[in-house]
Amino acid sequence: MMKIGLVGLPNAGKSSFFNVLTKANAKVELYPYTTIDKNVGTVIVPDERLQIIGNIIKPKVLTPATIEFIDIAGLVKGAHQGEGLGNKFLADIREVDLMLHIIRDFEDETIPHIYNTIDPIRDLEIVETELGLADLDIIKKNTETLRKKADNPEEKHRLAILDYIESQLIKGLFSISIEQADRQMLKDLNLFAMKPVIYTFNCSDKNRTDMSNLTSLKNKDTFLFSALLEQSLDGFEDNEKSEMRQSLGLASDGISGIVEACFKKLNLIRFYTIKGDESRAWSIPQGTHIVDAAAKIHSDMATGFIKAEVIAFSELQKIGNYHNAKETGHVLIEGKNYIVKDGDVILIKFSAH
Ligand SMILES: Nc1nc2c(ncn2[C@@H]2O[C@H](COP(=O)(O)OP(=O)(O)O)[C@@H](O)[C@H]2O)c(=O)[nH]1
Ligand SMILES: [Mg+2]
Repeated sequence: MMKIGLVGLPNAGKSSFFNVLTKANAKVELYPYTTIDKNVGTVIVPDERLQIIGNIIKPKVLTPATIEFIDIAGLVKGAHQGEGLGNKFLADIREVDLMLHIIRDFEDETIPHIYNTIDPIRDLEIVETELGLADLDIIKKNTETLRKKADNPEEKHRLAILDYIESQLIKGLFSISIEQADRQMLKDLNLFAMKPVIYTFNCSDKNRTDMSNLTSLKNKDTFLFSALLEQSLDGFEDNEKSEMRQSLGLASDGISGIVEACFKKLNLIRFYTIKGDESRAWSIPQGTHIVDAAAKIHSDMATGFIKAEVIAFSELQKIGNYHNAKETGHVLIEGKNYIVKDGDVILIKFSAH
């Protein structure tokens, strides 16, 4: 399962965010697996399509796709040299597939700030500097070895890419874009600068920092959120919640919008199965062959794969009945190399041994 790590300075609101996230989720009906294991939470990916499929198919159980969030302890300056248990926390962040950076933008005299003042962009840069410095250590070790013995084209290429990333990090840049194939090549290094990032500003009042003109946040995924507000919204209807968020200038769908954004940022898509008592959403990377998607459901389905019946969600919704869709030729037969599309509703035919 894909993992998302909450990163940021101490007292930014990471644990508050995590609590709101896992609490909101624990209440979702019919979902038996929500676990909250100290700082790891399995979180449901919001899914209107699954609800609609539920109305059409009427299964006993609707099972949404999930994603894992980890509440990681706060980083401080010097973390890359082991300051404040930095090595341990950095190792935790190396494990995640996406960093959700929680940044403090609330004033509260009773909650100390490790660097005394409220300055979201400075805080963001402190954290990314530590992550960047930790990456530079890894890159240096690798390039030293490669410079001595890079004698084939692949190694020379790897060295060139690492030199490029190093030059960008030294300039103070952090999320560095390179070709997908190069990203794949460097996967073993688990560099922070290669991980997708979403920035969430935890702001509780209107007096927040104006970030609308900041070039450093251009083209970045950013959300305005308030952990404090969310805690007080318990019990309100969804539309009331949206209104209150909007009146404060915050993202209107709160946590679920952020979870959705994480899912998209990870290039994940959902397909659906509707067999028997359970209709279920499954998450897979974009570009997955149907036989590999089948393996996710059960290994026998992949080894004994014969064919699949596939209908797009929008078609099924339009027709409103699976049987009718099939009778009228809207359910297509696909072989194992079919690439699953977001929203496909799939029935795998396989031989069990
Ligand atoms: N005033 C205010 N306090 C907050 C807000 N978010 C979190 N806090 C408080 O700040 C303190 C630190 O929050 P926590 O979530 O533990 O931060 P973490 O260290 O990043 O995990 C706690 O006492 C929270 O209740 C907020 O939006 N406004
Ligand atoms: Mg915490």
